[in-house]
Amino acid sequence: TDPKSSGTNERYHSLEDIYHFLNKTSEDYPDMTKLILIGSSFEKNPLFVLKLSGRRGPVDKAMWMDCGIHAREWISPAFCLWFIKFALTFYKENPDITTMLDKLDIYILPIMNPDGYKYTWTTNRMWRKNRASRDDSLCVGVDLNRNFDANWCTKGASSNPCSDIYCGQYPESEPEVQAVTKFLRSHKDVVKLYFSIHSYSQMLLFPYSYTHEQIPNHNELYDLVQEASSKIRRHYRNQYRFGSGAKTIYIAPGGSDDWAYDQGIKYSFTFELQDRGQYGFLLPPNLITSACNEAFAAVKTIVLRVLVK
Ligand code: ING
Ligand code: ZN
Repeated sequence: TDPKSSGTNERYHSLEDIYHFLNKTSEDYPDMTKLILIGSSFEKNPLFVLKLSGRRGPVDKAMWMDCGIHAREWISPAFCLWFIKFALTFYKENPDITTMLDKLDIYILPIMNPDGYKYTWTTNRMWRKNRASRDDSLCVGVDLNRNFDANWCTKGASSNPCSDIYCGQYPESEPEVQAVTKFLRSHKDVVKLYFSIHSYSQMLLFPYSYTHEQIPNHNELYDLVQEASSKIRRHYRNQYRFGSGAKTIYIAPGGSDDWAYDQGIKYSFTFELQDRGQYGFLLPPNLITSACNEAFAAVKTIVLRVLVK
């Protein structure tokens, strides 16, 4: 199938399908990919990162993208898989993709919350958190995007294990968060760009979400997301709001992009993909392709601009 075609043939993938896709892709592209096990979830599902790189020597820059931090946001892992397929298919055909893969190593974690994702397929479509249980509460799950060590568990998160925005017992208490922070700490010097993919509401966000204070390079990131947003509006006729998380969506501590930023990754973003609320988390499969195309346009715009800096 042509990943560029806007069609109805795209579908969502079960957890088993996602693992199969990653295995198959790493076998089909042995010279451009590397499958890396970075840890495992509370229920011991593997956390795989697929590394994409062009057919060239080593480079000193990398970008990171994670998808599926929240279980019910199905378009997010769908985008990571679509991105992988698109990049590998059009390497050496599309100049922008070629530049990206030749200048950067791209680390993609297509599903950061496999336990929660599986649960949305079997039991509760609207589940958000992971599936961690604890002895002193009947409620299950920690919000992984409140569990990072960035002004952890202040206003905008909850210390109640029954809340959908429960921050966990301490920062980085969750194995899924530990796996990501460990990987990023050990690749600190090379990772220049961080993307975390969510849905819904069509927004291109950057730090901070944990405070209304502006980051030092606020204007630079504001320009980048503004340009990405206008690309989407021009090419795909869809509106994406943009700005710092705290100002654009809401105050939220413990988020991954804020943590990555404070680690020194100065180009750090959270995207909220389609739609703006008509279907919400239940985005129909026939909209997957358009959601992915426009999200890719935004990633590409930002990456190419950062690469020439
Ligand atoms: N939105 C994000 C959330 O975790 C966010 C918004 C972005 C919070 C960046 C913190 C940092 O609430 C969704 N839809 O999950
Ligand atoms: Zn989310």
